[in-house]
Amino acid sequence: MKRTLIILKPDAVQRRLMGRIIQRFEDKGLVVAGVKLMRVSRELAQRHYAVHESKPFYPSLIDYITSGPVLVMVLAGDRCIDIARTLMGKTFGYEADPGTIRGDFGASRSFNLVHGSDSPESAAFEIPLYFSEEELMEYTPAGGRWVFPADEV
Ligand code: IDP
Ligand code: MG
Repeated sequence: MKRTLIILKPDAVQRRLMGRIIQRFEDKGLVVAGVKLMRVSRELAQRHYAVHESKPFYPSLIDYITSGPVLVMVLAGDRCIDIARTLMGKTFGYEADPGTIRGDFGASRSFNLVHGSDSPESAAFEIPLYFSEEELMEYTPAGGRWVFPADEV
């Protein structure tokens, strides 16, 4: 099963939006394979966001993601990376479409509530930063075949 790393960032936790955001991913049919509430250390934040090291927003991004508890989770399902990114919406809340998480709850460039891996390579890099393999569950959800058909052309 394909996997993606999702982080409900400190603003999502502080604004008590965790349940509503997770609900959107579950409603779509994605499966929670692992989940935890944690504080991201500066060291971990720097490793995760190393690709953005040269960007002007990098220092504030590190401050933001380490500023309070986050909920990290691994979601599983066919095409889960693209599905999650579509549900999240564009990066900046004020540009994201209504109906998306960022479009419905976000209004800024930085405080955009949610992180999601943007490619299979990113997911493969990011998931082990936050989870050991033992912390991730593999199971077939009831009715799963009615979300992801086995024999779709
Ligand atoms: P993404 O989260 O949609 O993949 P990225 O470009 O990878 O967007 O940026 C990582 C994070 O850095 C964003 O989610 C946002 O929190 C922050 N960020 C990106 N661009 C800016 C900016 O121009 N100003 C402030 N923060 C930004
Ligand atoms: Mg990104």
